[in-house]
Amino acid sequence: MRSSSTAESKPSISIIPFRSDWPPMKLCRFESRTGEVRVGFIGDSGLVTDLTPAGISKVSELLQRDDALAELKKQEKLPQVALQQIHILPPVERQEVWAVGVTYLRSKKARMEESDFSATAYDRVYDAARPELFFKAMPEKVVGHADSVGIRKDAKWNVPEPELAFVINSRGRIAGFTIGNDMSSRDIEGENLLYLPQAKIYDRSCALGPFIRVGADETEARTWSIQLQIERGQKTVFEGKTSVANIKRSFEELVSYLFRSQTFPHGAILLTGTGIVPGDDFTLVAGDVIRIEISGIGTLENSVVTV
Ligand code: DO4
Ligand code: MG
Repeated sequence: MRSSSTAESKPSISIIPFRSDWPPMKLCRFESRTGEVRVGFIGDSGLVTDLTPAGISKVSELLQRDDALAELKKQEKLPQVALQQIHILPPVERQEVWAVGVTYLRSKKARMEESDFSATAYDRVYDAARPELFFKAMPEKVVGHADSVGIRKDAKWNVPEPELAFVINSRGRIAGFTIGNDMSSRDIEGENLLYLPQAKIYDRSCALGPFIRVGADETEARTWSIQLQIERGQKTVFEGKTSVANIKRSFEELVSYLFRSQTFPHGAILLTGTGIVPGDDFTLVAGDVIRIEISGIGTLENSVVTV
């Protein structure tokens, strides 16, 4: 029998051309003071340039274009607002959100420990040609920066999963990177692998934001660190750090499996797995504050509520 894991027509992955003399550029969606949804970019100044007068109203439409950054650079004399004066929205429009799992050794080990009889599944998938891929969220269910993520009321052991997220256009190109939180209920997942969708997909289980970093390629992204801090009543109760360099598979490999036999007319977001797992005695509680910092992008902060 032919292996279903052999590499077939892979979409080629490329990053929008970027000139090194430009400052790192980040895109965001935000709500204006009059309540409209707008698209902006943030340069070194920390000011948000509103792209509405340039006719740019959707991040995903901009990221379809190979010349998106050149287009942005042309935009001069556009109105600017201070970041503190706007409400940042999740950087997702009509894209489905997917995730890969067990891409870091730490994730494989933690899952083998939490589960009695699914341990070999995690062990096998870490080394298999085909990665674990799962659906995570509809775009309208994604929580943005400074909003609340959820822990299930029927779960006892809940953790955040801080992950680099790819923003992929409909042609399968990684057009940018953002920060993702793949909230998970470890007791539900550990009880039976078939409960994975319940452990991973529920109200407020996916956070993305605050920005989309454009113009960086895989080589640059692999130099970024990922840090997780969890605060409870002013005290830090967990801190952890990893590097994007620890992702076992290439970015092209991850995207090509997502796009096998599946089209994404609006593009897709892909969370790339967690390399930070708190110790087995740790669980989130309502009121905690989760901060995920990825050095090339920024910090995604969310409080925790029970759902
Ligand atoms: O197999 C379970 C999920 C894995 C995951 O979400 C991760 O490694 O980040
Ligand atoms: Mg995950």
